[in-house]
Amino acid sequence: MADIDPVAIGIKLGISALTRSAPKGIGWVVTYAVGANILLLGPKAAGKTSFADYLEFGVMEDENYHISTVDPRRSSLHKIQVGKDKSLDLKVRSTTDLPGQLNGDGHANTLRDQRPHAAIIFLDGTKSQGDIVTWVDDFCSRLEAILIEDKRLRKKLSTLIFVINKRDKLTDKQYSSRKTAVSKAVKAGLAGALGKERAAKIPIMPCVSVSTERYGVSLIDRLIEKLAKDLKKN
Ligand SMILES: Nc1nc2c(ncn2[C@@H]2O[C@H](COP(=O)(O)OP(=O)(O)OP(=O)(O)O)[C@@H](O)[C@H]2O)c(=O)[nH]1
Ligand SMILES: [Mg+2]
Repeated sequence: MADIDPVAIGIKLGISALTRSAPKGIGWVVTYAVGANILLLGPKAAGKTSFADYLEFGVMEDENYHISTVDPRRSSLHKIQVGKDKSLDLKVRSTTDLPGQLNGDGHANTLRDQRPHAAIIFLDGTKSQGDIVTWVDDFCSRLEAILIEDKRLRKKLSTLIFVINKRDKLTDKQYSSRKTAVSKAVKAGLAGALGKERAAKIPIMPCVSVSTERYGVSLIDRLIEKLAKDLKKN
């Protein structure tokens, strides 16, 4: 990967609102000191690795055969400039991409062990609404118990975003009904640990993590921008 120039790739793919630069020298140290640890989790085949590759390298692939991630995969340090005027920096100390095989409470336990600043929970929008909500219920009920016990983690984990991925495969009706169901499950599942107000504000966002003519990089860039904004705010 050392030969890849992420900025060049970004330009090649026509990513206008999003450029990347590899921090060097002092920049590297500064980024290391303030960068966020981001954890990508969610059930298998939800699109975690596709998103992780885009976040790190600006590479968006066509939908392809699913190769399951077997061990947690950690990205290198990098910085992303987002927003139309590239005014917002997302400094990433590491992104950890988890294997999806674990169930929801297993992923909540991994979050407890990894102690990230941000967790993005990827859900496979093509699965049935019942399956999606069951995973979210399991995850939230375990995470709620963890966060009630662990005040320091509650503070450190400033950013939580749920993502309904594969939006390209859903009708508007399917997407909005999944969004409503996930939102309800998240509010009910995390209000006890985070308070009603904070739980109600947890974003549920659509994403497309593979190359499609209709969506391009619009949804994935919006998600990254939201991540950068929330990390900065908190
Ligand atoms: N249509 C469509 N396919 C997607 C999207 N995101 C990922 N895929 C496809 O879905 C499959 C799984 O994607 P991955 O990124 O490997 O999913 P993962 O969550 O890392 O899977 P595990 O490592 O098994 O947990 C691959 O075939 C991808 O090409 C999307 O937004 N839309
Ligand atoms: Mg994977």
